[in-house]
Amino acid sequence: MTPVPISTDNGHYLSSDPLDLKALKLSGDQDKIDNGAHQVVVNEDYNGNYKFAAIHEAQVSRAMIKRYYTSMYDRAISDIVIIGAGSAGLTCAYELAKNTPPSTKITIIEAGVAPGGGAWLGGQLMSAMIIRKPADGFLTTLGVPFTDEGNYVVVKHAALFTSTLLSKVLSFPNVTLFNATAVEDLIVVPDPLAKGETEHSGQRVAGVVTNFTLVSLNHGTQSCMDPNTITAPVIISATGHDGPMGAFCAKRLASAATGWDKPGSTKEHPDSGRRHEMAALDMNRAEANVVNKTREVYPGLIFAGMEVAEYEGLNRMGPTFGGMIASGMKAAHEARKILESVQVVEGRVVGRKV
Ligand code: AHZ
Repeated sequence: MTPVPISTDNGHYLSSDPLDLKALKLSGDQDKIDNGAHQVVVNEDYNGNYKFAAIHEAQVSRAMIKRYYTSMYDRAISDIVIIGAGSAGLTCAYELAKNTPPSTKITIIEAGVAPGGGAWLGGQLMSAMIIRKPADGFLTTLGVPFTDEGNYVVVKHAALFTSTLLSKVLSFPNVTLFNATAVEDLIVVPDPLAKGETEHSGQRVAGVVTNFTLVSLNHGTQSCMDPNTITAPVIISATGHDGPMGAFCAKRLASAATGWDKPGSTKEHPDSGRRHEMAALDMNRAEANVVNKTREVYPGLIFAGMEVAEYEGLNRMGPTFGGMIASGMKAAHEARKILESVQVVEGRVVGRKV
């Protein structure tokens, strides 16, 4: 549907849309029919004679609907789903997109209208973003300018980091972002890789259950507003710490009747002995711990960013973002390891590679 420029000099475009604008008298008198095709005329004149190419409202609707639902159709089976487009999720998406074959379908689900999570500002709503070394290497990779303060660096405004990262992530052709869309549950299936009854009851996470966020927030007002699903062999949850929607998968694992943490179970988290409760701020312990504990916490499910702290009961770090970047990078690395080791058919893990 992209209009074909006939000439940039005279501003004539050939409409490829079957809607007959001429018949509807939507376009100007100077428009022509050329070999049966409709030429629309534009004029970029700021002296009172600016003329847009004529358009039918249905063209706008169809242009959006076709692309959105084609994307949904295509991404119903993805290679990797990243939940949450904060600093950890976006860094992870960037690393994956850069280091996987271009055919790898990376799908980001973000509950908010504006991707970026808490990374539009630094601490206490102030502008500067502090990043501890060595995570500053990522800024150099992105081309984000910073001031070097020795043991840490400062980006003059967090929005400079986030907007640059976001634009680079979205420029990768294999990355699709669905914003204003919430993950409200997980798909959990018997794990073909499990050797008998494991601590996860031989099950694995095989996808996400989604809904438009506005619908998710209003389940209490209607009897049933059913969700949609995306199947994928690897899910990366980077939904931040507990909040209206945050720490989503950490909380869901805790309440799922699928394994170590059945409702009513008194069992604690198998590794840490605690769960979904971030501890008080200690920058020095927090950041390295979050990075080092970033891993596949449940077959098919990787945690990154502050969700790791929620899950493990680690300290929070406050407004210093190196841990989010490094955690995102590690999550990308862990995801690649899984993808390289399993056989996948139609988005489902069916066995190990031999
Ligand atoms: O909207 C959320 C945000 O953009 C999104 N999200 C949460 N629940 C979701 C769900 N479905 C889809 N169910 C969901 N999206 O996840 C994103 C999380 O971004 P964030 O910036 O909150 O988390 P992060 O881990 O990338 O970065 C944390 C930054 C923090 S918090 C902190 C402290 O409190 O000490 N310090 C740092 C650096």
